[in-house]
Amino acid sequence: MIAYIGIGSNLKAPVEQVRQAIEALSTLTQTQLLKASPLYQNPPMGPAGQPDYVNAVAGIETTLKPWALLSALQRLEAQAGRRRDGERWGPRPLDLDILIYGDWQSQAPELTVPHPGLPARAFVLYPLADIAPDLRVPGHGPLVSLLADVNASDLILVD
Ligand code: ROI
Repeated sequence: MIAYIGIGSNLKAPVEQVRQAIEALSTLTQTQLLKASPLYQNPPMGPAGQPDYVNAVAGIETTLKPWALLSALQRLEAQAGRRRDGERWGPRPLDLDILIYGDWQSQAPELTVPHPGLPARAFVLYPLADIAPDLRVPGHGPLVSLLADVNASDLILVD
């Protein structure tokens, strides 16, 4: 199955966190890294007063089922020093979200797929379009039509 993973960090050297997370995805069991997007620095969505985020998206091919993939991602978050007792939408050293898992859809609160934030978030849609411009987002149609409705002016390409 082809899945797309959203990567975000705004603590503890975010650029390094995101680069290491991409590397770590390539080491997951039953999984191959297909493509990784460029990195984008951008202001926090949600509570202000926290550092800017660095965001990217990776495309993977995996035979892990969605819930096993989620556990694997949560393990990588924990290895990056993420603690789950922080405030909701607070700063974090590493956030890994299953954005899309083939055409699978789930409304489970712990694993909503496609990711509920995907359609409205420039910091997800732009890196996703960098690696999968022709993608259709299950339940939402072509990625390019979602792109037309978000503002990319806050996204700064990290080199
Ligand atoms: N804001 C940005 N810019 N990037 C994120 O990855 C991100 N992740 C979050 C919240 C706190 C919603 N804001 C974010 O979880």
